[in-house]
Amino acid sequence: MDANWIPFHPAPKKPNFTLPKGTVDAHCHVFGPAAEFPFAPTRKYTPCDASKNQLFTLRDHLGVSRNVIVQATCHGTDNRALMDACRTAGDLARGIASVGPNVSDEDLTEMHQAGIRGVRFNFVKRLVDDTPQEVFTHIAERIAKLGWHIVVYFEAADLEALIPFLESLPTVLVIDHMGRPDVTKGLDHPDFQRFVSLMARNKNIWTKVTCPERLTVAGPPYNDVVPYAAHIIERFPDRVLWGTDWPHPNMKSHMPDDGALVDFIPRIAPTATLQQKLLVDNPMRLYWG
Ligand code: 0GY
Repeated sequence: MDANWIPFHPAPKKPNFTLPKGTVDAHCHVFGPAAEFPFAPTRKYTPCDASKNQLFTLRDHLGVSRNVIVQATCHGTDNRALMDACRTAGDLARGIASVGPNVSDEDLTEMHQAGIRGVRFNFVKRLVDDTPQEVFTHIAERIAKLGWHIVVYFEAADLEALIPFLESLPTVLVIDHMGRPDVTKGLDHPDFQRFVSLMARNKNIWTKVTCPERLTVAGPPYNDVVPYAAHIIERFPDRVLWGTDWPHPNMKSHMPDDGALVDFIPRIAPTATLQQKLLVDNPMRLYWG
């Protein structure tokens, strides 16, 4: 792994917050193990191994029922580790793949059978090389026919330029980490309001209220992220998802305790009704419906 890589927390606490029965961790990854599933030559980072069995151990420890495993950029468009994890978990996992323009119909069918239900379009420059938008448009048309959706990752500063493209896509879109707001700027800042307006205008756009550990400037217990996530959940209760982001790639400031990330949930979703939608009903509708 990279010399400055911070591995995931070795012994997360038991959460104080009891997750509702059927909770889905809708954003997590597997890395390798590299000896079995080598990382992609095009990767921008080399992580520690983070295996499917370690993910499933965390799932059970936290009181989570199901996972949505998202292809990490260190595996490029080689989805074998992801599909292997989904196959092992059976009905307890779904996956989001990364595919190139030459993916065959047979590959897509095999992915669907393994539990893949979407693709990820990544615009974060430190993670991936540029993909022309025509390539993404073509992939979107093909996967729409399978009933899949698209997970989109970008930085807040890039949203304005991406809006026409995002609004042209034919499927449900799920935007990672609330579009990564700068939490020092305030809820009224045009960047965050642009994101809120995008969701308000487009009923097919969902978001993950994930990664307080990535968005925070203050650090744990992530007080500075609470207003952003709470606002999104209150405004769009039927189009939000929660996840751990285990094993937390590219964290530089600190490694979060996954149990503390569970304890963050009632601070952003304060009622049982909101928690049930965020943790169970919304992800079940999108991934298991
Ligand atoms: C995340 C965030 C990051 C990385 C990846 O696929 C990835 O490499 O998603 C990041 O570095 O911000 O969602 O896990």
